[in-house]
Amino acid sequence: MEKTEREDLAAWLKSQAADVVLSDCLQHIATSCIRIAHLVARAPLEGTAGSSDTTNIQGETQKQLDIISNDVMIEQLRLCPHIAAVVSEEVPDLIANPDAAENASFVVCFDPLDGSSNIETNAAIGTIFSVLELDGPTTDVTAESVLQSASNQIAAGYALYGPSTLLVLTTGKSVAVFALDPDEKRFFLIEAKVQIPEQTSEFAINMAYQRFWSPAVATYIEDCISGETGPRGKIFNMRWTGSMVADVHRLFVRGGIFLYPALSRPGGAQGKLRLLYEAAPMAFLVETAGGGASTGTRPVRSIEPEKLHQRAPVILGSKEEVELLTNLHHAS
Ligand code: AHM
Ligand code: MG
Repeated sequence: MEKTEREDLAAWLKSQAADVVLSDCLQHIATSCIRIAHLVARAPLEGTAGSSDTTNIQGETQKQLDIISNDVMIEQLRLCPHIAAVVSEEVPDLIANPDAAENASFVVCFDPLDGSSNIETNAAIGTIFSVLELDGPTTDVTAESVLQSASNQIAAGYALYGPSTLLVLTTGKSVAVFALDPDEKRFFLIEAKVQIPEQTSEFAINMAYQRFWSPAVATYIEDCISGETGPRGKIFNMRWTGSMVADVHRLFVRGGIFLYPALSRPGGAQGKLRLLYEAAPMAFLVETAGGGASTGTRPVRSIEPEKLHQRAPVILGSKEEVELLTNLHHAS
């Protein structure tokens, strides 16, 4: 495609008749992702690809890039007057924007660098974000005002830092994919409406936790790996990168199913992934692209959060597969 024909993010937002205030918020998020992509690429040169000596609210050891990316997001989103506050995987409490306009109504929840255990192996990682709109007073934002059902999201997306940097975005109408031109430092539209195929022959789950799976998940995976002579009558393939952004992006490209289910080990009843900035935005994207998003027993987006960093079991992907697994949960 000729450069002159390319539609950048700003033009796309305009063509979608996206609210100007929301467009400005999304542009600030995109700018953060462009900056993080640059810092991720430079990490081996800067000596920032390793661990830090700190832990986050979940008790996980932070990587240096977790902290750097978090700082970039907070600094950049502070420049957007429409953002009243942010919630980050790396910060225990809600952070109010001291520079927000009086009527700022957005809260952005984000995981600044998802899959960061992959940094040292130079595998794909990403940033996940969700935009919520406050329905009460927009000054003195509290954590309670952010604890909204995931169905209230007005936009969600992720940036995937792989061989190319991609931005996948929805405002609820469709899911659009943009690629970063690193020379121009701008995102350009490469696909206006991605759809997740209804059927699949690929699954993504961490098999090392098999002994902790529910009977429904165990049956589903056993049936998949039984191949052409098993109940599914076909051969399935397995992929697991350890980076949700990369594994979910594969759903948009090839279909499939991604699971981080409830585990019977101590502390595993809600899986691992966090609702506000991992499960909910991915569920919004996947469902907007025609896929399914369930915990196994209920739609991810029907959960009313009680805590900023609460976890939720996650089953995402091709609609028929998610329904099959949900039916297995209800039958067991
Ligand atoms: P993170 O936010 O600390 O990076 O953790 C989330 C990541 C997901 O990207 C990925 O699906 C999952 O953790 C992998 O976890 P596990 O190592 O238990 O398989
Ligand atoms: Mg994460």
